Amino acid sequence: MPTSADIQYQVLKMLQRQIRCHRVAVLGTAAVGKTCLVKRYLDNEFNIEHEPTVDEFYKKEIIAQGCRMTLEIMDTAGYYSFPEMRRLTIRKADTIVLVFALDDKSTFDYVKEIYKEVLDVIGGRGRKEIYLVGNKCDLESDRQVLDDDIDDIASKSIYMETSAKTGHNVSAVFDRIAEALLEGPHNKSMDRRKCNLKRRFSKVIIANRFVSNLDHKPPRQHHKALLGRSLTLDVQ
Ligand SMILES: Nc1nc2c(ncn2[C@@H]2O[C@H](COP(=O)(O)OP(=O)(O)O)[C@@H](O)[C@H]2O)c(=O)[nH]1
Ligand SMILES: [Mg+2]
Repeated sequence: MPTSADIQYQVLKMLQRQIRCHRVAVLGTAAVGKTCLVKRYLDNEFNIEHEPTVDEFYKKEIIAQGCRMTLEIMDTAGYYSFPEMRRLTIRKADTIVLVFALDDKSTFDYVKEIYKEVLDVIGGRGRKEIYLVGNKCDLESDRQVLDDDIDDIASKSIYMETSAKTGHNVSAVFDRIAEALLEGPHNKSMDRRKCNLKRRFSKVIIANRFVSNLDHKPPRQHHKALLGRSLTLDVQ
């Protein structure tokens, strides 16, 4: 039979997990290396074949600055029959990663179009972090996208060059995303924590009723104790 302390601990763990789940959408045209970047980051693997992706979701629990958080990574197909689908993906994400291949200028032209769409969707509210990733930096001699081409978008986003093939900078991109989500000025999680406070409050009350039924303590005291603990965990 679980004790009330066990139940409180499980409830708080569940709430903590929910609060720190952040969505990262990886966008860019086909064959720029989106899937390879995600696989390199998650499993340290590299596939030399290009297998077209249907939108896939991955979850990774990480610890950043001592805080546990879950990154939900959306590896997108790279093309959409319905533009509204892409807009929905952008809208739902906390962080947008725009990937192009440094050895193919046309892939950067595509990214410029998506970048405009991202700005259009977020409507200048600036609440999403935007990362611009030039992948395939190992193919230096075939480079087609030059610094001058990138400057405009790079100056308004966070620009990094990666190689999913060698692993260069891949973890650095995702580590930076995690850190920015925790502390950045556009940190949606901060807003979310406030927004979730009401929702959490109601869950705590439900949990509290359950716990208080078990050991017959007045619900109000439990409620305070639980809320106090959940807030402490939240801001650590
Ligand atoms: N040289 C090189 N090839 C890469 C790199 N990343 C991906 N590729 C290759 O590019 C192709 C497309 O990769 P994929 O991840 O499937 O592209 P996606 O359609 O954007 O998801 C595959 O043949 C990969 O092996 C990289 O960093 N360097
Ligand atoms: Mg893919």
